[in-house]
Amino acid sequence: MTNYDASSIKILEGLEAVRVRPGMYIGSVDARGLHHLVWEILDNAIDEALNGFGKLIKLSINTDGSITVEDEGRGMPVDLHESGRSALEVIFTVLHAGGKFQEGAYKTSGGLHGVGASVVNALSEWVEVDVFKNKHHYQLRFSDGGTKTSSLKDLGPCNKSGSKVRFKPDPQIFSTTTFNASTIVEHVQEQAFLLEGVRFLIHDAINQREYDFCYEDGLKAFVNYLNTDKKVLHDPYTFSSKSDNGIEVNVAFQYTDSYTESIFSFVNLVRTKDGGSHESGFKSGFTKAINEFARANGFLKEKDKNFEGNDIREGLLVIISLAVPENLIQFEGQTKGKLGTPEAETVTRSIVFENVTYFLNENRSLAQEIITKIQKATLAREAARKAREEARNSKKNAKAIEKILSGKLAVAQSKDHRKTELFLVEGDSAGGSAKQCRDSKYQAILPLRGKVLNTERASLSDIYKNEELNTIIHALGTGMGQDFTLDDLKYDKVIIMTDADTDGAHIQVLLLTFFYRFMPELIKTGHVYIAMPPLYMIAQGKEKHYAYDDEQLTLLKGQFKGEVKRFKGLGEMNASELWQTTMDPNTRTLIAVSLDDATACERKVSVLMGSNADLRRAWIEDNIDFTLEESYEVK
Ligand code: 28F
Repeated sequence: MTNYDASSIKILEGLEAVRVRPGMYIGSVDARGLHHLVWEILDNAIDEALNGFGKLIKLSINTDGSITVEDEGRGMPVDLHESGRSALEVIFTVLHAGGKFQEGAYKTSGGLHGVGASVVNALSEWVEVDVFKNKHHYQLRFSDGGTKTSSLKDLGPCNKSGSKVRFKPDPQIFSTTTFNASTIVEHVQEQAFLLEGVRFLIHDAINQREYDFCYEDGLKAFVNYLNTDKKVLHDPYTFSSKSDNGIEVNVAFQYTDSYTESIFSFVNLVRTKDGGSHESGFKSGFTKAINEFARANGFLKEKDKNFEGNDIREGLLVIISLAVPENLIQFEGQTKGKLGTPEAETVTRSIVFENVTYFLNENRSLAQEIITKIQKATLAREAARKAREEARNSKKNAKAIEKILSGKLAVAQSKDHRKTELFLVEGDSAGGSAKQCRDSKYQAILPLRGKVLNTERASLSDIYKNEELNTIIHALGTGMGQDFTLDDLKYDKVIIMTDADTDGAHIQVLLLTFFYRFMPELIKTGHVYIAMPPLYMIAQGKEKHYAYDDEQLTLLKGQFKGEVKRFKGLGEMNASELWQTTMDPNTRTLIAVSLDDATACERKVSVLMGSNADLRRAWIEDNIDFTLEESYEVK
């Protein structure tokens, strides 16, 4: 008895540690951390499926703010553990519970290596676990960060097998507890692509929608999905192979007629957004296969230099998915988004070389088409380099740009790049107001005239010829494409400020597309923001109150009796209103743009550029992280 109490206290201390430093376990307590809880529970269900138990996983987003995940596996163990508690309780209350039970190669997918369930429990208002096992239905419940509210109950006989976890995140921990359905749907769909043959059903009770994802030919389906609406040169080509050291490599690729290269890599179902040894292995194996084929077939003569990797990969979309045994895994970098495992490079390189060589030899006319495309890319790059060098060396050109810039750009006085901000403002009139009201020490204003070039289908030389984009590139100071240098960035924040209408949304998407395709580092390093101008104002006497959406307007209408004014654009605010609502670092709201969901973004950029405005708006709402920026000090 005393023993049991003592160990219960220890457990709560263990879970309390998670509540004290949630960031150490789930990264953050914002929307990203919140969704991490879902991935943890989902990972456990996926692990069970990967181990060969159950091919159906259900997830529901419930109206009470909770999430349910259910699998058809063996059911978590419910027998008595040596500590005197049920194994089930141990899984949900002891950090790193995974290890104790571990026999060989459990835990194959990503996540926190088995600590998941207890971490979710620690950070939840309540958790309800149902286990269907031994023809019985068992249940265990917790509340307030892991306090047991019922002992393990046997609810009687049942016929199914599996585990079900329902949890509600604790609002005392998270800055937001609202789940983003599209974030969840996209993550689940991505897992479904990578896990051939496992079926995922999603019930979104909030928006009353159902999803059913199951792919037999996963990577091929993934490529088709990402390249939807692009003109393609061939069907996606896929291959898989496993090496002696247990590393399994799965690849799918497809050439399109676009000018960009897109590589999405995964290790044990987890995205490696910063690439690593498997991506380098892919690149060197692919380059070698193309060059050797080109030389053997007379496309490259003896005196010719090899094609460059960048030219070879123009218009290429690739998915690389590796299964790496636990003992070989090394992740690197601050966010552990880069694979370090050296063996992964050699294995991937040789598998890619062998299979791409086979592909080229088996599809000769297609191979010829691809090489013609590469030759064009080589010429275009040389032309672009010349144009760039001329632009750089010609005083006349530099002067022209300077002149355009000096006429448009209102610079910030401070040269402290850690504090300055560049506002890209829709229209000359809003630009004018912004110039009047800004904090001229730290805020620079660049008004944009009309629509920005759609860069989704533009080549480098198209961009060098475009005045508007050139002005932006020069204002930023970074260069673009292969020339991009983050260290040269002259501003800490690049803030897109447009009208809150569909045209404004379009300009946002066009600018984001340009940054995404030609300066992805700028977004990845968190320098891009979107300003949020208010939609309404209620003026009661001298007091002015602003609403940024319809919900806020309803609230304000209850509090204040005054005339409601709807702002159709930035231009309808006077300079002081614009400052107070949208630009003053102490009162404004900024949306930080992130690239968390790169595959979702890839598809949407390719699908939505130039198509209908409602979808575009949906893109912005779904893909931009609505993490509001913490207030920021200007001295
Ligand atoms: C809704 C989330 O968590 N499913 C799970 C199992 C099955 C077993 C298990 C889980 C062994 C190593 C602890 C059953 N029978 N879905 C889930 N299904 N955990 S979690 O075992 C506990 C782990 O560390 C299981 C025999 N062996 C394993």
